[in-house]
Amino acid sequence: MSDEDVQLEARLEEQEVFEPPESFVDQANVSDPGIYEEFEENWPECWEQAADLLDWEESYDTVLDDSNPPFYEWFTGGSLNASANCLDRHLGERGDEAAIEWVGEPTDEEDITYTYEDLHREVNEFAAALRDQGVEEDDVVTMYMPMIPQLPIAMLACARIGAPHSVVFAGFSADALATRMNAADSEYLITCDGYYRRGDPLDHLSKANEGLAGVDHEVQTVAIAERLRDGDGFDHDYADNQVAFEALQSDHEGATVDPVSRDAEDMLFLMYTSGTTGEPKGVKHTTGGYLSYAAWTSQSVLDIKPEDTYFCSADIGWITGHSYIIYGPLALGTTTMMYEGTPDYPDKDRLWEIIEDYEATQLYTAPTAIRAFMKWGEEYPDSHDLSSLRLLGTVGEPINPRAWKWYYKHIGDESAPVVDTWWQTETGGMMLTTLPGVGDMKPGSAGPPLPGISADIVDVSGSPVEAGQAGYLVVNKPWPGMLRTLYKNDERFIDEYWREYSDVDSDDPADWVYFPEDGAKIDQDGYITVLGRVDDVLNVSGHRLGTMEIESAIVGVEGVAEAAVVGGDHEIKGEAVYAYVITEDGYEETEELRQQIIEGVEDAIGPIARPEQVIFTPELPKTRSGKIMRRLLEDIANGEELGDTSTLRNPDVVSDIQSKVSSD
Ligand code: 6R9
Repeated sequence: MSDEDVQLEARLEEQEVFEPPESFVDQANVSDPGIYEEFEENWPECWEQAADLLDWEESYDTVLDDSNPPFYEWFTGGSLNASANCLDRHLGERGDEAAIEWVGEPTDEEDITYTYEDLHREVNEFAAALRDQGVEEDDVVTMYMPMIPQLPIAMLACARIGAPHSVVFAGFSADALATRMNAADSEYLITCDGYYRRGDPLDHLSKANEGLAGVDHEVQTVAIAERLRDGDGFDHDYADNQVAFEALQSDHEGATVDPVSRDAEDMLFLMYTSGTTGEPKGVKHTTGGYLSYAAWTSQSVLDIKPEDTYFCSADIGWITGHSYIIYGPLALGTTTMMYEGTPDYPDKDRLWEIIEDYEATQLYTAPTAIRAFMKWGEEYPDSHDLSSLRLLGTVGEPINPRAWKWYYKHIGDESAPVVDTWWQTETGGMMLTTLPGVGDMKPGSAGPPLPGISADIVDVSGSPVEAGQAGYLVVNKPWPGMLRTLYKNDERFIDEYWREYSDVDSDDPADWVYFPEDGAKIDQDGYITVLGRVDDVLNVSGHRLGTMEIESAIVGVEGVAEAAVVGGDHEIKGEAVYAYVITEDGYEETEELRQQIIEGVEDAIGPIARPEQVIFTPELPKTRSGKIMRRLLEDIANGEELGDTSTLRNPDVVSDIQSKVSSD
């Protein structure tokens, strides 16, 4: 590095506040700081701004109906269709423009551009096919698909006929698929034969079939997208209810289906996410509120304009992909990118190559990816022209200032603002972040609540903590994108998110406070730094995993008596799974058992939950009342100094476990 570079580096390291670049502000969708006050003074009517981004068949009479908290309703009386908002209304002006630019993982394969007209046609054909298969309004259709174009086609086809979709991440296991189809009573599955990962064809249909074997009710139709190229297939015989996606479409070539008019509060989709207990939670999102909120945040935070080529590298199987690859961007009529593969195939510059090729204007990715890019080295981005990028975003987990600054400097060339966006599957869209054309950025802190969002950091009793103190993040007012309930489980909805800080007997909305189960602190400027989950949920590479789910997978392995799972610090993944395991009498602590445990977790949940370390121990550290001291197990995983262990029932076990972790 030259002297100048060294100086620059040192300055960047010290700098704690970054102003939005002027060139960005000048063209930003939102650049007036008055927006915060405007929303506050005019709440909840301010949210009409979000609703106005959509086309309504019937306009709503009430912005917010808060007569029955926490069952809030938004834009009541209004009706619309999400697929019409994402497709039909753009046909006039933007029919020939790209809606989706799809890039497959194999480099010798042609990319596919879907113009709005193409996508509209494909969605209509598939919607007609779904109807023909018996799918009716309000039937839940499950999708178990990787990043192939048929996934958004199927999602939008469902939206068109008013059938809520439930997308299960393709990396999840067969068991996870079965659990989710059972929980939603879903009788339709859309999946694929396979896909490509790091150059190899991967058999997906076997996993889907295994999942189907665990479904407790009749499955009417399984549509199978045939992604694998000739010669790469796995020779599957289709069962009677299984049919190729492409055949379904071609049987309905040229068909059009009128978008059904959906009530604003009608369900658009379900998304299952991990919670404290083993049962995944079916988060319910609606048509009017969710779509308005996804569109509004896409416009104001991601600064999306129709002429952009916007790139979010998440998987559509997660909420980020739903809101910010599909619904938000397409509602705004922009071009959204979809990349099938991993960022290091065939080499570690794949994303930079895609950005250069397509002149992408925004990149929205996860801190775990940024930490990997950092480790791979700046020569990869440096060898590409990334000057088309105007805005950078992160989501999924806290970003450490060093990674933030690396992203800002090496990807954005210090001329693109970075938005660190905190939100959840449940919130539907972004909640805490700076507005890129308005607020200063502070690396490591997501920023203030968005306009119209009211959040606080409180102590256990619910009183706001002082600046600089850690506490619990709470949201005090409803917002359009919020989940409406947990599917068919209003009780659990209240227990999980509201009971902690609300007066649950009250029907005054002021007594109802949403608890996202994250710890956080706030500074004197109102910037919030989210510290991480305070429940038993791990965040591995930005993915939520319940420790209970992993523990029950481990104790399901023959020879295991007890297990405790905690998150240990991990350079790239943020958190990694550490499993402490007690064997059953008569079973040895063998390498073979360790492998079986790892496979057990992969089978039950998926490779993302794979334990980093399996540590055999004769006992787990427990308090006198018999509770496992997870905090201590975390400290052991992280090789940290341990505090006082004398309150343990079995203090001797600690040094024994410690020696095993370090020697592993
Ligand atoms: C969108 C998404 C939600 C959990 C959330 C929190 C963590 C997300 C974050 C962040 C710190 C950020 N999280 N964004 N933590 N800073 N910018 O990730 O949804 O998969 O439901 O996860 O992720 O712990 O509670 P989801």
